[in-house]
Amino acid sequence: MVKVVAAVMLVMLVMLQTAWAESVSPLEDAMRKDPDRFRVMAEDVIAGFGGPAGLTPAGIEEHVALERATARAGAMRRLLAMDLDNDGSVTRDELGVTLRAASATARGRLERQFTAADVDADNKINAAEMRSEGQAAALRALTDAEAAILRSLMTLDANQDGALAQEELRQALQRLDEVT
Ligand SMILES: [Ca+2]
Ligand SMILES: [Ca+2]
Repeated sequence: MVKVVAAVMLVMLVMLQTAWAESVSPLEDAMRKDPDRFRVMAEDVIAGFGGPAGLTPAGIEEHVALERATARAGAMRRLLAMDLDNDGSVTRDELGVTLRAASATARGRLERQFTAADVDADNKINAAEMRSEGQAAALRALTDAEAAILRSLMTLDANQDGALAQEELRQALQRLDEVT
């Protein structure tokens, strides 16, 4: 009887531990994985996009949008630099001019990028295909998973005034430090 009870308790303990391990949020995971990197990132977002009371959900959305827009603009700029006649699209001929001027290593990469961007395979990257390329670069620069972690920063708003202050971030990281 004692053995059965002990076995049942052991099973329950294992189940409890599994549930606890699964309950660790992506935010907590990011905080634990590299606390220093996380602190610098979060401090920068609060400083750059927070108001007088701290970082709000609107500030987080601005940060996400700006990071993505920067990456998107970079990708589209590289494509537009090949649009020699300024008609808003890049043809294979225009690519050819860039390829002749490019280094041997860059050539393969440019070819690959052109083919990938030319979704309808008409040998021309039109404006819509350029924007798609830009959007793909934007989502690579700041993934949906990363955006979700940024949004969940608001769970660290300890006094629940709708803004995350540097002090609240500091305390959250300190709590984490004490637990581990
Ligand atoms: Ca063109
Ligand atoms: Ca095309």
